[in-house]
Amino acid sequence: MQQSIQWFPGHMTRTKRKITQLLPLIDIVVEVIDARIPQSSRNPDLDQLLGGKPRLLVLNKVDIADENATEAWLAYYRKHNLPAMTLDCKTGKGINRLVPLMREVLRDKIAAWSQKGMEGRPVRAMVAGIPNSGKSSLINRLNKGGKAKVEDRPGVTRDQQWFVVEGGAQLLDTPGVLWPKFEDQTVAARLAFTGAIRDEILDKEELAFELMKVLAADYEPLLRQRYKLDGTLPDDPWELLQLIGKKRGMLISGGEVDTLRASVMLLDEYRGGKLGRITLELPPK
Ligand SMILES: Nc1nc2c(ncn2[C@@H]2O[C@H](COP(=O)(O)OP(=O)(O)OP(=O)(O)O)[C@@H](O)[C@H]2O)c(=O)[nH]1
Ligand SMILES: [Mg+2]
Repeated sequence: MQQSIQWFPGHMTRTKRKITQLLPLIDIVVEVIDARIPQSSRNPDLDQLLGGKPRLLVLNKVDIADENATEAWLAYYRKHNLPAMTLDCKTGKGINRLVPLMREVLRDKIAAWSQKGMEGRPVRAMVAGIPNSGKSSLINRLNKGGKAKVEDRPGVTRDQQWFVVEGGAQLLDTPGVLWPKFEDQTVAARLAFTGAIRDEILDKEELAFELMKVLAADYEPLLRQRYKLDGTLPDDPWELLQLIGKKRGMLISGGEVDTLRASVMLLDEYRGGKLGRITLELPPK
């Protein structure tokens, strides 16, 4: 990508400090990642920040991720002894496994509590992860009151907040945290495609061009289906974007395609899962 993606608003610095402060109260960290980019959506700072706290990885948004890719990622985590589960907050599929799995990861600690007479002490979990991965949605699935604020943009949760849920657990909602420098611009682009980075700071046409490249290479049938394209497709991603814009009637005076509108549409539709189930990265071999 030509533009270099750098984004680290002040509330993230505050969040990192807060996470360190709150850590002594926490038994386990529930790390919520985006199943469409399981690698890129893991914050490399988190390991250092969490200093060896037990962890449960939640691959969220599996409803819009490629099922085979998700299976491959689960096998990969199993191989590396990293407790992991899948979740779809849109329907709630998988949510019932969360608290039992947390307690399973902490079984030795829970047994020790019983011995010390602390039978029934709830497990305290910090729900952490990058912006927009679905941390608050996960909490709302368990907390019937549905009080955590959810929106389809990054940076919605601004403060830490505790929620008591059924099954013997307390969950701490936290604001999403990204890392300050994206050394790898492929990672940065994937975070932008999926909506983890605020749109206002990005060149949408360049981003859509990059996404189109990936989709044309790996998911052509889904592109054809969504935008009703037949015949030979142009090799150039930019021409393909123009073709799609034209199909959707996005024209400006003089008959030219409004490429900005087409770009915004492509990004929106990908983010919302409208193109189908698409995962942008597979586990390392
Ligand atoms: N398709 C799909 N969308 C989801 C899922 N979980 C959450 N979302 C959507 O993702 C967007 C972000 O959800 P939030 O719960 O606000 O994410 P968050 O991690 O709390 O975000 P921040 O507070 O900004 O860090 C919302 O539009 C949700 O509806 C899921 O499993 N599947
Ligand atoms: Mg939130």
